[in-house]
Amino acid sequence: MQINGCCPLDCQDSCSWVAHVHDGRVVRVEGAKDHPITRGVLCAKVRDYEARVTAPERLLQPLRRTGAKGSGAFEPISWDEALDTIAARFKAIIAEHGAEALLPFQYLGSMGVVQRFALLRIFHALGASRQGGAVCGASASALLADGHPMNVDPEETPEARLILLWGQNVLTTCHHQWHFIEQARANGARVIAIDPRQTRTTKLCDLHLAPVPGSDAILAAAIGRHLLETDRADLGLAALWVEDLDAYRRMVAPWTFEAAAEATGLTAAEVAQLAKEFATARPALIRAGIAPQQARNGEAFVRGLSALAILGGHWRSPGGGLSILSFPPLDDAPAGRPDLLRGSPRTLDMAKLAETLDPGVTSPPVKGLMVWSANPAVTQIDWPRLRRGLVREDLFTVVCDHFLTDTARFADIVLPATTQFEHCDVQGAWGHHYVTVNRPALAPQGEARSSGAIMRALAPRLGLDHPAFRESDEQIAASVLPVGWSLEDLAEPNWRKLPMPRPPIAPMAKRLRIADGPLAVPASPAGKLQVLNPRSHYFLNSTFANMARQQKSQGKATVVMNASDAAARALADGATVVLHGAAARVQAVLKVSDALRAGVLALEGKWWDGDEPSAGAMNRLTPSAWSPAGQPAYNETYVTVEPA
Ligand SMILES: Nc1nc2c(c(=O)[nH]1)N[C@H]1C(S)=C(S)[C@@H](COP(=O)(O)OP(=O)(O)OC[C@H]3O[C@@H](n4cnc5c(=O)[nH]c(N)nc54)[C@H](O)[C@@H]3O)O[C@H]1N2
Ligand SMILES: Nc1nc2c(c(=O)[nH]1)N[C@H]1C(S)=C(S)[C@@H](COP(=O)(O)OP(=O)(O)OC[C@H]3O[C@@H](n4cnc5c(=O)[nH]c(N)nc54)[C@H](O)[C@@H]3O)O[C@H]1N2
Ligand code: SF4
Ligand SMILES: [Mo]
Repeated sequence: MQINGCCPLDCQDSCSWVAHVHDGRVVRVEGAKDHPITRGVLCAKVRDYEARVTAPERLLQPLRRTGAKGSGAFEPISWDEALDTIAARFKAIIAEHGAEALLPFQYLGSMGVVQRFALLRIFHALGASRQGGAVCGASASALLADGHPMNVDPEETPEARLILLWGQNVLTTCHHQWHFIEQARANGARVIAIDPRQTRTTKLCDLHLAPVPGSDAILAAAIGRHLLETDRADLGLAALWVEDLDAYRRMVAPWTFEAAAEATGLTAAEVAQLAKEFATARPALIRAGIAPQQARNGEAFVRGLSALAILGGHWRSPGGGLSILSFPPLDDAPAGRPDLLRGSPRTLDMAKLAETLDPGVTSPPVKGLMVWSANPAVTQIDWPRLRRGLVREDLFTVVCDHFLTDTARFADIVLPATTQFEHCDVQGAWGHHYVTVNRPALAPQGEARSSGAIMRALAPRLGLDHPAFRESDEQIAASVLPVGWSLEDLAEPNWRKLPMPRPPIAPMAKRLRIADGPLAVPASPAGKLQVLNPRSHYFLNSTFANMARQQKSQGKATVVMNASDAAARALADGATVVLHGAAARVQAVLKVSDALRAGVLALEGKWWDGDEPSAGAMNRLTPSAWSPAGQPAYNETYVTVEPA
């Protein structure tokens, strides 16, 4: 039997897959051959997704904590007991502290609307605190909300004549996009990578520029200045879209090729070449990654690139423009039934969970936390403070996941979640314009339940009695589909394009701001090195970091260092080193390499802590710092390095 589904992971590509089922097991999963983006292949993370489903450590029963929070000591309990406990504790918390003392916390562990939003129905109806903000691309989201276009259909890529991969490691983080880049190349396009690090992707580009991290807005300003100076700026488009061109002129004025070279660590010739290519290509496509946003000046990066896409006139032709978040216009909020919202509860920023759980700061304090589809103990900034929050004895925590993650170890009750092979769901995407339906290939394993099933069982115990709490997963999934679509229509194939039109070349009702305050490169504290945290080729954020096959491929937690920095510290390739960060330390194997410029380190992947006294978990090192729009500054991390 072959079942059509899709990969639920937080990845630009949202692949469609076919699960081959024999005797109640998935024996193989493969990329859908005729899906225009997937084109028959999955990735190095997901190609054996069935191993996740049958992994020996998989959670298959609800658990109750028996030891200290974080110790990982649990005993199995029945679903009735788990749900009764949750309902009793939630009710007691509401009675004593009000419903705002409850907080749901979920992210993109699964992008499916049922897994993400079904449980939110309960929290909305209770009047719990709402989750706001974002830990991923918050800078882009803020500028998108201001009207900056940044959604280009990847299927237009072949029409681009110049492609800038600006802080995006396509072959690792969204490799299905490479096919379209290759097509553009066959049509004569040049591909330029802008990345402080050499990667699989930069090696295949026509040119690789390696600026100092965080200097991108200055590099962009030098290009913008060149467009204006040489009368190549599309002032017609600027007149339609831009509010502050004069301020932009003033901002870019100091950034000659020479000044930008000084700030970015590139040569003036490199800056000039980039500017000249960008000024003459018709059209150019800027594909920007999320990583360069993970700094305090994240918005300046996004705004600088948006200015270039506009002033270069690249939005005028298909294939041109700025691509950061490419999504179909699917409104998925109805799955969480915001119409059931009781009262007008506060919204707490998910990117500041540590602060939120600090009872000295948040009033009324959060007393009940339910986490699903996220592993904040690994992925949140402000690590030591977050742990102080998660160990609070007066905080009742429920975590729903596939494994006993670092976050689940702090839970009072752990609930076993179904995997994508075991439930029905629907999702949009953030790297293309297709909507995909996932059909279950298997019955739920063990006692695992979908978010929808947990919602249906928990709601009545909390006295919630609205028809929305009786909807099946299929009904919840179908509730987000555009008018005129149905789940049945999306059977064969299980996807459909929901195109997002290009922004019209017409006056914008609300003009865009393209200028920022004076631009500067973040200063490195004396004696410290900046450490970047790029994505692992084999993990998806912290998902799969516990799986044997992926661990074997990734190897040990490794920190890459330039030879000059290693020599200055008398550190040898292969040595075990300790990185001392804002509040804690990390242990890693040293790899000495010229793949990185001096002064910058790279620690790939998001590792679990588990019982390790000094694991590779990057957020042990990160500062407590955010951009003005609330993006955690994960990459603005400075460390000292010593032998272990
Ligand atoms: N294999 C894999 N794929 C993934 C993920 C994963 O964990 N693993 N995660 C998914 C998610 S949630 C996201 S958000 C995306 C992220 O997708 P990307 O943004 O592509 O991911 P990163 O590897 O973090 O960063 C890309 C490159 O940016 C560079 N970089 C870092 N800082 C700067 C800077 O200041 N300027 C410039 N110019 N470059 C910089 C890094 O060296 C890196 O090579 O990937 C998604 N896809
Ligand atoms: N230091 C540092 N921190 C970072 C980043 C960084 O680059 N550096 N990147 C940030 C970014 S861009 C992102 S997107 C975030 C990601 O942060 P998170 O969203 O916390 O991502 P994951 O760590 O992958 O955790 C997802 C969890 O969801 C679970 N899950 C998967 N499917 C389901 C399901 O169907 N049901 C339930 N209940 N659970 C499910 C998985 O098992 C996994 O434990 O991390 C951010 N944190
Ligand atoms: S993680 Fe991304 S590339 Fe890999 S199968 Fe899932 S959607 Fe496709
Ligand atoms: Mo992300």
